[in-house]
Formats: sequence, C-alpha cells, structure tokens
Amino acid sequence: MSDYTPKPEHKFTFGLWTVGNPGADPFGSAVRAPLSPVEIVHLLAEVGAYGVNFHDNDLVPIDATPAERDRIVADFKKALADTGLVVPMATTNLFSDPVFKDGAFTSNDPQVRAYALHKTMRAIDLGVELGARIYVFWGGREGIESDAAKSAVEGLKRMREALNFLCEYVLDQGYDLKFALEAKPNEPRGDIYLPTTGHMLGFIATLDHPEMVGVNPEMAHEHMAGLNFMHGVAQAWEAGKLFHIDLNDQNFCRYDQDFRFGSHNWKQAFFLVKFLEDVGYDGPRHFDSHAYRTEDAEGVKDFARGSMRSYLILKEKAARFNADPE
Ligand code: GLT
Ligand code: MN
Ligand code: MN
Repeated sequence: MSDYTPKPEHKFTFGLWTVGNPGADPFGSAVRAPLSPVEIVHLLAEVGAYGVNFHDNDLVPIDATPAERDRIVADFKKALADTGLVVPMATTNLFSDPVFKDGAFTSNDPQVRAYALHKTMRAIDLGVELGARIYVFWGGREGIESDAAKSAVEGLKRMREALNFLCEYVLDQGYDLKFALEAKPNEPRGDIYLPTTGHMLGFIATLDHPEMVGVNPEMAHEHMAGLNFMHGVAQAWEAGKLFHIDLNDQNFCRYDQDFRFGSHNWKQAFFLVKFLEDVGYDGPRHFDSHAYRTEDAEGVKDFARGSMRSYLILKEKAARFNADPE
C-alpha cells in the first residue's frame, strides 16, 4: 500500500481564502460558518499542509485600526509558531472593494491607481513580515466590459508602470521577494488584460526588472480558455519563470469553478504532475480551490486532504509511467 501522507518537502499550501471559503456564490449566500485565520492555520496543520498564503485583507480587515492590525498579526504569528506552518506567498486584494470597480493598477482614475500601489506596498510589508518570498499579482479587475471605456494599450502601460514601481519598492526595502503574475481570461471582468500565462510571459520581458518577475499559472484559468495547462506551465518553466503554481480543476470553457485538484480532468492533472515531478519543480504546490458548496466544515478537511492525496497518487502513477518502458 502506497503512502500518500503529505510531508513538508511536498510544499503543499492553501490560501486563507480557499479552505476559509464559506461557500457563497453570485446567486447564493454563505453555507458554512466563517473561520478565523488562526482557526484556518490549525485546520491546515491538522490535515498535514506545509504552508498558508493570504491576501492582505484575508488576514487584516481593510478597516482595521493599526492596533487591531498588530493584535491580529501577533495572533497569526503565534498560530504559525504553534503549528510549524510557514507563509511562502502573499498577495493583495485589489478586487473586492468597490473602489476597484474599474480596475486597480489600470483604473481610469489616477487616485485609484495611486491607492492600489499604496495598498500593495503595505501588503508587501505584511507578507514579508510573515516570511513570504513570493508575491502574487492576480489582476481580477484589470480589464473591461467594453473597449469603449479604456485603451488596451494604455491598460498595458499602466500595468507596466505599476509593476516597475513595485519592483523598485522591493529593491529599496532590501526585501528578498519575487513577483508571480497570475493570468485569467475573464471573470469578474468581461475581459481581463493579459488573459493567459503566455501573454504574461511576453509582458514580463518588457519590464524594467524582468529577473524579479515570473508567473503563477492556475490550472482552472487556462482551462477556462480551453488551453492545455501543462503546455503553458512548460513554457514558463523553460523560460525560468515558474515561480509558483495554483492547482485546481474545472471543466473547459466554463466560469471559474475552482474545483478540487484532480476532480475533473484526470489526464491533464496526470501530465501536469508528471511534468512538475520530472523537471524537479521545487516551489510551493498551492491548491487554489474550494470545497463544494454542499460540504460542511468536516467536508472542507476532506477536501484539503483529498487535494494533497490526489497529487501524491498522480505522482506515484507518473513514477510508474516513467518506469514502464512499454
Ligand atoms: C482569487 C482568484 C485566485 C487568485 C487569488 C489571488 S484571489 O480567489 O480567483 O485565482 O489566485 O489573488
Ligand atoms: Mn489562483
Ligand atoms: Mn480560479
């Protein structure tokens, strides 16, 4: 009987927003009780995860006072110390607040663009304080419903200006931090700029510090566009840009389903795991997915355990595939 027990060397991570997802969708409200960040850290330790990632406001509410922030961060640090979990990655919520309705870095309003940079600098400080070495940028609001509203070229220029500025910030602060850009073709915008990993790779080459910037490909996002995810991952790897990866699953060309990894496209999942293991990818394996809405709190633990177990089963099958000359 094979051992599918997750171990720290597998670098299995989850976001506070993934196991903490209470099951709301655009047509229905939450079906599970909210979990605090400290409760989530303990849940992840119980199921055997290695690390936890977060958006600034998953941890610190957007309206927290400085004193509240310090208390929340201290409690979170204690939970990490008590459990041994680490924080490999952090990111910024540049999509929930209504001010970002027309984008953050690409908003037509220069005050919003300035606020987005300020919010991100503070979130980078928070991530670094908690140990993050990878910083993800998912520009969920960076796009349009109508191209009458914004110039696509101007949108790219604004993205570039923001990332160049933030690279300089990281260098000025002396942080040991890399950026990983995450593509998605649409949702919540009608169209999101830089819609696939391939678009991101082309864009990175135009930045002032391309060596600091790579990608965070998400399986479900490339499947929304009907693409072979492993091919995008392979291109990123070959370019030295695979800094992080979001593992999940979904049916092709649907809305962003964020299903559990290995729950839908088994063949795609198999060849992806085989690729990551064959090339020796050693970054975090982050499960950016949610339990089904029909699951309760125990089901969320089953979902987290199953994500890691599915990966390890596919890893074993990849080794058997490689060992079988026929
Ligand atoms: C959001 C999105 C994910 C991104 C997260 C990082 S936020 O849940 O759907 O794909 O990875 O910002
Ligand atoms: Mn993601
Ligand atoms: Mn997604």
